[in-house]
Amino acid sequence: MWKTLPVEENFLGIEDEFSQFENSRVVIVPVPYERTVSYGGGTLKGPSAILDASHFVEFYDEETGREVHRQFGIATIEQLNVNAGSPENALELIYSTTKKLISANKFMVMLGGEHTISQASIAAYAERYRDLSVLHIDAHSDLRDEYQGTKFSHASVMARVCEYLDPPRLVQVGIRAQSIEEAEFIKERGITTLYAHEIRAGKYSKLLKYWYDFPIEKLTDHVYVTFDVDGFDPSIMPSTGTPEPNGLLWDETMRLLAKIGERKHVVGCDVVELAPIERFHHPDLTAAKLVSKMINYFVR
Ligand SMILES: [Mn+2]
Repeated sequence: MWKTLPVEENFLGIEDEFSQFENSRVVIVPVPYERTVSYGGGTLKGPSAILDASHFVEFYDEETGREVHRQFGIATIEQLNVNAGSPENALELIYSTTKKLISANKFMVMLGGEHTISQASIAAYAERYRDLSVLHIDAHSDLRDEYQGTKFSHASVMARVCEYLDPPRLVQVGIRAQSIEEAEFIKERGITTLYAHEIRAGKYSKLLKYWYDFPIEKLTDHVYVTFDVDGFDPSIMPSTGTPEPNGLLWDETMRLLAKIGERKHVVGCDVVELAPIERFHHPDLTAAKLVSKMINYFVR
C-alpha cells in the first residue's frame, strides 16, 4: 500500500520492529503542501523538519510513563505528492489516504504543510464519525470565505470545514487575529471560540478551576485535533508564517491536550504550518515534541 520510511528517516527514529505499517496503530503522514503563503513561507519543509528533530525526542515519556512506540507501533509513510496538479487533486489525495487509513484502523497524524490540508482529512473523519467535533488550536480563526482570490487558502480552511461539519461542532482555542466577517460568522453560526485575550483575562477560569475545561465540555465524544503551530506564542514558536503575540504557552497547552485524551476519543490529528528557520532548531524540536505528546495523550 504505502512505502514506510526507514529508521534513519522515520518519526522518532524507530527500528523496523516497531515502525512497520502492518503492526503499527499510529501512522505519520507527511504532507508538504505549500501554495497560498500570505506572509512568511516555508511550510514545504515543515514535515521533514519535524521528522529530523524527532530523532532528538526521547522514546520514553516521563508523564505517561511509557514508550508508546513499543506499545502501539508508529509507522511513517513517504510524503504525499501534493505540490503537482491542482489544489483539488492534492486535497483528493489527502482525503483518499485518510479514508484508507481509517478503514485500516490506523490513528493518523498528519504533518503539514499549510493548514489547507486539514479540510480534506477532517472530511474523511466526519464521514466515519457522525458526531465528530473538531478542536482547532490556532492564532487565526481561518473562517474567511476566500483569501487572496482562492477558496483553498490556509486562511479559509475552517470555512471549508463548516460546509460539511455543523459549525457548533467546531471549538477554537487561542484565536487572536481575524476579520470582522469572521467574528460575525462565529456569532451567527454558534462556533465556540476561546480568544487568547479572554483566556488571559480569566473569563473561563472564573467559571471553572482551569480554563481548558471549558473547550472540553463543548466537544462531542469523537474529536479530531487540528493544531496550527502559530497557536503557540512566538516566544516558543517563532518558525511559522504569521507569528502573533499573546499565544498559548507549552504547559497549559499540554494540559488541554492531556485532558482531551483522557475524556474524549481523539480519532486523528494534525500539526501544520511549521516553517523552519535554518540554524534555529528549537522550534522544530518543539513541534516534534508536540507530535510525540499528542500520540502519548491520544492513543490508548
Ligand atoms: Mn494560523
